[in-house]
Amino acid sequence: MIYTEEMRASQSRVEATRNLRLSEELPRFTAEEKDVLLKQFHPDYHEEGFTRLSVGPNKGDQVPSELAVLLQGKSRMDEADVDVDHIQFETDVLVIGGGGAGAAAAIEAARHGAKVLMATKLRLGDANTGMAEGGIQAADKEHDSPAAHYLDAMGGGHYKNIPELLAELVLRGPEAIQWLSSLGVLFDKDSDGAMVTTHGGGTSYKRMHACGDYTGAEIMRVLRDEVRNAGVDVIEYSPAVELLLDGDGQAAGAVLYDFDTQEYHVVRAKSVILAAGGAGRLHYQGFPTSNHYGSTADGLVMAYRAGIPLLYAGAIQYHPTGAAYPPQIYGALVTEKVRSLDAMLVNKNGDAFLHPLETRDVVAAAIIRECQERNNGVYALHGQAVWLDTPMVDLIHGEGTMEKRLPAMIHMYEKFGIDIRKQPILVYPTLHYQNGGICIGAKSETKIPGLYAAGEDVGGIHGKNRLMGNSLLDIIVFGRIAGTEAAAYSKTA
Ligand code: MEZ
Repeated sequence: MIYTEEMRASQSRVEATRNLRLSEELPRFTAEEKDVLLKQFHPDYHEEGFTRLSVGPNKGDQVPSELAVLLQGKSRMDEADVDVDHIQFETDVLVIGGGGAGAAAAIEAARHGAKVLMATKLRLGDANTGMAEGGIQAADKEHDSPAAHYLDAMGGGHYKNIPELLAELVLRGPEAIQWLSSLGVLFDKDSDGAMVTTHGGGTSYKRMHACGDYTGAEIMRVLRDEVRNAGVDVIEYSPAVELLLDGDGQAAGAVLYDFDTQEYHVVRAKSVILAAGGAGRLHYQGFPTSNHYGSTADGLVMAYRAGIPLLYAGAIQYHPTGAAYPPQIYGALVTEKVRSLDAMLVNKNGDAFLHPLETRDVVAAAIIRECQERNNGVYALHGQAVWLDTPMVDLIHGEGTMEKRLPAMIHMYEKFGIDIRKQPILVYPTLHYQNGGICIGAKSETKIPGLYAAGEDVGGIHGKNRLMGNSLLDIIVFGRIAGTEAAAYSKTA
């Protein structure tokens, strides 16, 4: 394998990040270099496919056209069919969304004495949480610190992160890991019982805590059980379609649409938590996605329609390594953990063209550049793609590492007769994460009294580009804050 000059520069940047002292500037690209790379090659920066909003609190902002249609469109509720005075369910706290953020919120609200109702679009646990593979970040190791975690996330997020939100995230990281462990999440440990941690893109320390390569699935398994244990009522296959406000403009519940009966249900609640997830299934600009089928920006749309501004709604994350082959798993996540274990990205000439643990936006942009501008990709299903050298993991870390650290990935490919321990795989960026979303404060509150938000439908925590493992952390941290605050609010309402 040949290292290109760009790869060497990239390598020293990543190495410098890891030797960073807190007082120093992050050795990322210069603003100019980054601008050139992103403007030319990152899909976010294609003017085409974006629309300027003409109505609502974000009037004038550019957002993906598929999202603009929903934000500015008609209500999904047919008003003639809904009598908002005919109340089917009453509760203290209504949680909208059945993923990790919604579950953490519901558990915490119930623990604080509130009667909690959770409405989910699909089944409880059908969410992007369960599809996150590689790990959850928290600075709870010797030498590491929340301050280093903060700097990494700020640098990765183009310094656009909201400082109060990011501070809350990193400071509560260690507690989040303890909370999950206490509920029964089985994190990987070494023979001395210490947590095994790895690097992710843009991290200065190894702070990725994982459960093999099915971290999100393990977390969701435990949260799902705990929601039931906490006595939360769950209504499945019933997405919320519109928020309800009372005469004073306070949150008062929501209207659900029951997929089974095809009827609307009115829920009255003293406080409401929006945790309705991301938007990958809108397939912006025709991109494939790593997201689950329910990810259609529901939280963003409901909040926007209620007059809440969105932050960075045009900032979308393309995970650099989606499966480009075989067709059955086109766009599925190939976890960043493969690159954390030193697998390289290689073009058709055998060149390693970028350090694989640069931040996600930079790696995705470089892959797109290799394939689209330089014609250095390998022909795959829907155009060119690059190699991810998976056998290298066993080569560097010893045979058996793949089985131990990446069992789900081996299994996913085995179904199609591909042994990733022996052959590299083809990858291309896939639509992965909604970086932007609902504006909240550090108590997960929105500008509407009694309305809280958490999880992927929120914007600002990660700025314009999230680092790996920080969303599994944010759903726990802000889910729990939202649950606690909404329960307290419901007692005053
Ligand atoms: O945080 C993520 O998006 C994540 C853990 C993804 C992955 O590559 O595994």
